[in-house]
Amino acid sequence: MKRLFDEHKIRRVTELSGAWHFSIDADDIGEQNGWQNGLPTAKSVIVPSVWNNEIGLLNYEGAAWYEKRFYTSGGTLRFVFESVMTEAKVWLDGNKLGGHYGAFSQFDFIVPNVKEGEHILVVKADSRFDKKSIPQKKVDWFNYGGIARDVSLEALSGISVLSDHIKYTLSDDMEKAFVSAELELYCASSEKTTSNISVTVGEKSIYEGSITLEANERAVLSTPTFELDNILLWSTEEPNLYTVSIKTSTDDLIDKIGFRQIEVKNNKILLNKKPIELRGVNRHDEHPDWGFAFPPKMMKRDIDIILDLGCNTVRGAHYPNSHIFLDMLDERGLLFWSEIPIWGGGFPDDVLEDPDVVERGLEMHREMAKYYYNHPSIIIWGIHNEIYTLYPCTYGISKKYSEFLRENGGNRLITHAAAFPFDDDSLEFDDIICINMYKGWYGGDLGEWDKFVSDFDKHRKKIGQDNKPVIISEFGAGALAGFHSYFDTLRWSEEYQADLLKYCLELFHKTDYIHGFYIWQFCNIRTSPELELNRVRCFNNKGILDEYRNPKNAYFTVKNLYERFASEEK
Ligand code: ADA
Repeated sequence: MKRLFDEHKIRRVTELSGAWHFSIDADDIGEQNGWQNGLPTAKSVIVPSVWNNEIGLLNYEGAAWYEKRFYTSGGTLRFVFESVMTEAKVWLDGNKLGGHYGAFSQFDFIVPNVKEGEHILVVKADSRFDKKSIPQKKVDWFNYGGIARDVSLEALSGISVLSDHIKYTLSDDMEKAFVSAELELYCASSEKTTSNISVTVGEKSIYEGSITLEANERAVLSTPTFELDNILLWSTEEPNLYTVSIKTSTDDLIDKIGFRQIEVKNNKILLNKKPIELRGVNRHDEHPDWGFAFPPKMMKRDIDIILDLGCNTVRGAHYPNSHIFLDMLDERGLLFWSEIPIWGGGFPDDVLEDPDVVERGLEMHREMAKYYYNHPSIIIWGIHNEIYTLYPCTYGISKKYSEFLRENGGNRLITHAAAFPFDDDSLEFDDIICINMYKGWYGGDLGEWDKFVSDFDKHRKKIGQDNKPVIISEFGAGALAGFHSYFDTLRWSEEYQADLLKYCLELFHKTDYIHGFYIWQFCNIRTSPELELNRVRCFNNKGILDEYRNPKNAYFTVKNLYERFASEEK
């Protein structure tokens, strides 16, 4: 299930989810033994899933193969993979279609002239790290492997629509939208083809035209701007969505958009010109029984819990989430921060300045901006998390990534999560300054937060960055669910976690220049046993829920505060 709605009425789509043949390849001998033509074993797994949840494979890091046999009536086929962890190679009937690097983004292959009949699709997924991996091996989440999100097979015909970006600006009174579409088209026919193209937004036709493409040619069509009157804005209270319908003579694509404006003005974050305090949690798209193959039903439940908590935003720490999760956020009016998995703590400078790694990170940003462009819920692009900002290379990386997203990422705020905010010249590329800080947990006591808040106020003024709202993007404490203490300073107790969060949240809420906070974290997550961070139970236990989504004391503390803050919006 790729989206919450049907993306096509005309195009035939076959979900390739379900039973696939599966084999691990611990010695990496599959390719030389011809497994790309079909697997030697018939053990099966259900796709999407991660292999680490299979009995005996929890800690398997390496290559594994998947095979699916399918029938097609033939023609031009497009294979769409939403997430293969981490490196993928794909073959159809033994012929290599290509590869992809990166666990959390969509990719596809188009194959013309496929004959009618049964075919074999083979995928090799490899979860190993090397010197150029993003993230690096030292990372605070579990390294799952497998086909973790959906795979689908689309039959393309004539001129087909591969992707759409709906671009808009709003009039000053926000009653009108000036809308245009950028369409990625492909000619799936074996001869030169001419096709009509129409685009409607809601009930309104915003474009009618035609295009001629050579066989297998790709093109980008940018429509003129159309003025839409009396629009209903998308907001957290009223998440109005519009259906976009793109049709050619033989193909179609359906999408959803919402009209909203996010900006920074007079030191505040404005959503649709109204100041907003961001009250959020950091969430990994992870569950101990499902890994990163997080089922949609449970996504909905997480969103129900997050809304019940009184949040208006979620940070997708530390990678792009799936379309379906974003569709749910779009529908429910929850704001989202999306980022790529450059998780600084693990990156030494010689890796970070490697041009291949920088390009790999840029490609991840390209994919994130390309596939998630139309989701109104995404209001923040995060370019990286906790990179050591005193490396000489960090400034250039921040510049490159922020410039790319500013140019190609639509109406969003750009930031990075800063762990060294007093030594960070990348702050100049941010629209909002976001700080990860764990005072009261990693050393120091709670009172140090007050000193930090006043010191950073002076610092931002000194470096001329005081025109930007500040967000505390991570703070928190570990608590073992069920461990209680009369002593409110006893670490790992539910009481200490709740007290720390209360202290921090009250301080942030009353501080003039702080306009949001994301608690670390929504729920406990599994981490790597090899992580030198020494995580109790191999889990990061800073969730305000446990990993099975049972609330700790802190949940109720935060809920009370978030509900109070909402009633006194600053
Ligand atoms: C960092 C990091 C998180 C998590 C957190 C922690 O700030 O960004 O992913 O590891 O620390 O729990 O220590």
